[in-house]
Amino acid sequence: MNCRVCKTPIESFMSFGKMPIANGFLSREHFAREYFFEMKVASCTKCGMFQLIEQPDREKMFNENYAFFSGTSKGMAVHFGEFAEHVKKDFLVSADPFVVEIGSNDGIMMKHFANAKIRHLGIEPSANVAQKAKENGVNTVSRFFDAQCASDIIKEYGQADAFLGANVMCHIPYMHSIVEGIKILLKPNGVAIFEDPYLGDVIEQITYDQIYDEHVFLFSVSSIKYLFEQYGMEVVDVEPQETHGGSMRYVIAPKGAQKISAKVHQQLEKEKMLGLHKPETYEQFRKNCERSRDELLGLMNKIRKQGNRIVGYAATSKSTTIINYCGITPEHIEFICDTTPIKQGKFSPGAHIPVKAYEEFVKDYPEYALLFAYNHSKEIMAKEQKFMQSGGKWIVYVPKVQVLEYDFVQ
Ligand code: DWN
Ligand code: SAH
Ligand code: ZN
Repeated sequence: MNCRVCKTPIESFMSFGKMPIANGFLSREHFAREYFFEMKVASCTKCGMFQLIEQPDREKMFNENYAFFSGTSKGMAVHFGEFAEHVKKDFLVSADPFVVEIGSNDGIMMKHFANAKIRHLGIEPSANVAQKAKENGVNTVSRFFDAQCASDIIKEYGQADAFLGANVMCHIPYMHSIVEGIKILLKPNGVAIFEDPYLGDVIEQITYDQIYDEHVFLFSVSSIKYLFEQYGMEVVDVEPQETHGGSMRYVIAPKGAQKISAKVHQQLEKEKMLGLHKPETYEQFRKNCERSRDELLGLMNKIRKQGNRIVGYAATSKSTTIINYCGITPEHIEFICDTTPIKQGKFSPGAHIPVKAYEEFVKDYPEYALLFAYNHSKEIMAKEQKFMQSGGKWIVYVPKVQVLEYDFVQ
């Protein structure tokens, strides 16, 4: 296997075993035909890109039944409102600006441009979520972004002032076509601004559940710098984000077009201190994942032996990695509650744990809830006061495996 970015031969440092499609919630009649792949990861010693060795075909993941709707979290709606404001204020300087967002999903960010009557286009291949965006008044085309797509867009709309992406760049294996597309799409003074889960946070906080089929890459400032420099572009700013358990926002511009913020250099130095370029770091990460897995399964076995019920809280994509890597079964978790209608009444990928409506959780509180959406914990803790007051406890695994009781959360 060669690195998807620099073509250097790479070797996997760990396997998470057989994994299903992370968002492939399914009905009983589809159990026998479920698709699995071996989820192995590697970090390129030359360009530093952390990547999956194998990723399922894109149509298996992103299609008209895509199960993730961005609008399911209020916290993210606020975050994307602020992101859009920042772009409008600091980057849309021309008279009649044009903004493109890839992976625009249900329009959670683009609707702010639509509402402000700014020329915009969302590119979203998953037809069901794209449809939702259109209903929200967002101009959306349902296709995969690449260099060809960029050429088609400029024929119809002209070049763009800003290219945006949140939690989508790291999903796309054909990065060379994407960066070529960005170059085609952007005006000479245009910028690309995108954010994705940050490798440094995954390594430091052992959030290995950020690794699943859709996330073919986990970026760092150094790997993104390498990638864009091959195309005469450079990272001019970076901004750590709290979203998704630790993300990084990158601002990219043609080489020499903009002043480079001191934060870029500082973050590169931090990455060196963290040892993101060293194989030993990943060897330690593997051990940390194995320990976290053993502790979580041990804790759940203990709780079940005591006769207590456990319900999973939020059927996230990340939970597919936790459940299948740790060997969690319907014997451990009675069901997973989730607010997304398309997931309800189905079973979780791989382990086939029933997914039920959120109301089922409220109806009959279990003794323990396993928090799969720790990235939304502020929002969730605020609305689950009753669960905690009635003695309900949380099982969490980030940054370490532990049980949180009411006193801890206040
Ligand atoms: O990168 C990606 C990010 C942006 O979103 C995608 N590849 C897929 C997805 O990842 P995820 O599924 O891990 O995302 P979230 O935002 O952690 O998961 C949200 C899920 O949690 C939804 O199914 C809704 C559910 N949820 C809930 O049931 N109750 C969420 C909240 C806040 C709640 O209170
Ligand atoms: N930006 C949203 C959605 C992230 S989920 C948010 O942060 O909440 C990733 C999205 O990227 C999915 O909706 C998926 O359909 C889309 N996607 C995957 N590959 C893509 C590609 N090549 N071009 C554009 N969108 C893509
Ligand atoms: Zn490489």
